[in-house]
Amino acid sequence: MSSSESLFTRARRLIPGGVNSPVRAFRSVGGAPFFTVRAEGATLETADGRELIDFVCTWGPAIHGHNHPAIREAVRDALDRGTSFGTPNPLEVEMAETIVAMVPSIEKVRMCNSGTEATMSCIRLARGFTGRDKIVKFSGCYHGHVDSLLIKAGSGALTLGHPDSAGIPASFAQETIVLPFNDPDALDAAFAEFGERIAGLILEPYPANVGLILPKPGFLQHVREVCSRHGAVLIFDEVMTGFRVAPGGVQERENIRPDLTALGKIIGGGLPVGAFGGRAEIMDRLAPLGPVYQAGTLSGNPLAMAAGLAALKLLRELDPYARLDAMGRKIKAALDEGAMLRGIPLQTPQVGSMFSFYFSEAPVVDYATATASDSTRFKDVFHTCLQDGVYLPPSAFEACFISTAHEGAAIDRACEVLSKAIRLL
Ligand code: KE4
Repeated sequence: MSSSESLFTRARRLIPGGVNSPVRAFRSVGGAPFFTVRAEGATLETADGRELIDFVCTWGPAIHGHNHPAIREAVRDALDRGTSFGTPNPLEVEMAETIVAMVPSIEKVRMCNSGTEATMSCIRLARGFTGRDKIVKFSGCYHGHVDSLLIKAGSGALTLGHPDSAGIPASFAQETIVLPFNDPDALDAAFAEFGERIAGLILEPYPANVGLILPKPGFLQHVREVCSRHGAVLIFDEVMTGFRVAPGGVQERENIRPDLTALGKIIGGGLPVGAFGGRAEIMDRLAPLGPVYQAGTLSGNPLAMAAGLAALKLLRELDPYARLDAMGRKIKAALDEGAMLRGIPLQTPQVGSMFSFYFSEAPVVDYATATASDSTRFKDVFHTCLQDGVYLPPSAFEACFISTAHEGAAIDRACEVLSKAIRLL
């Protein structure tokens, strides 16, 4: 079998950077990525014959661990009936009924094929529903590679955004206002300035694409109030947190009803899926009912629906959230122990099965404090852990994920390895 090194050499000849998604290239931590040939439970098997305890969990979907038999069986059963029909199929009706039952703010929902499609569609819906153009987002929140959301903050909080990627016209960026997370004053000022021109505000309610950042008490409620006051559509991007931090996501934990929600990852059971839903009066503006166009050849694909339905069924049957949180707390304790023994400051945010850690004296509350942390130390910990058989996300600015399959030996081993890696700094 080809080694990771030979596979990467071949890949780089034909695939930009040798990867189909940039973060996989290890550019942020250095070194070359390994290739995975099989995944089972909490572990990845590499092309080099190594077994790694996986805390990326394919960036969120694998909440039940990899290759869960119930999900595998569901896909195998659906496969016998064909891979794609291009017509409505019974499984997408069952998926819609399941999502509406699990996420109270969602009255109507549409399936698509990625988290990016979900957030992009929410933005277009907000603009079509309100007739307004401006969108508010927060620094550090990532919503997929949507043109109007790959925008970074302007010089001052109130100046309009700048493109965060080549290929995005300045005119697009002009319609996006980028604010610091956890800053109610900046939010109030932006709405005072632009309020009636703001179509919507999109946020990760628990940002996890700059590491994990938890909202200050009352911040999310304030965002809800401000959007309601100004008639802006509040969009929760729960592509990552949906069904992971609670059956109904952050909005269930925080008891907040967004107007629209973007979903993905877990609802595909590892296959390509996104979804977006919310208030029926907004969703009914979508074609073929209304003027906001959105479509997808493989939306509601029967294999992806079968995998996602099996994953959601397992969540409802097993109710694993207390177990996942207990594992998250064990990891947090191990990180804190390593930092205490080494005598260095470490921020260790954790919620349920999501955690990250920042080498920072100051609490991490937004993009600025997150990116001011020592990412060099993260790199050292990343590579020490990888040598010891534990795979963390290959960036200081990602979140780690735990699955039910980690329970027992895997989580205990990971705690040892993480604590030791920090002590060795
Ligand atoms: P996708 O288009 O990658 O399915 O979803 C985009 C997206 C939207 N919203 C949130 C909150 C997300 O976290 C994501 C994607 N997450 C990244 C991990 N940081 C996916 C990994 C990658 O880009 O390869």
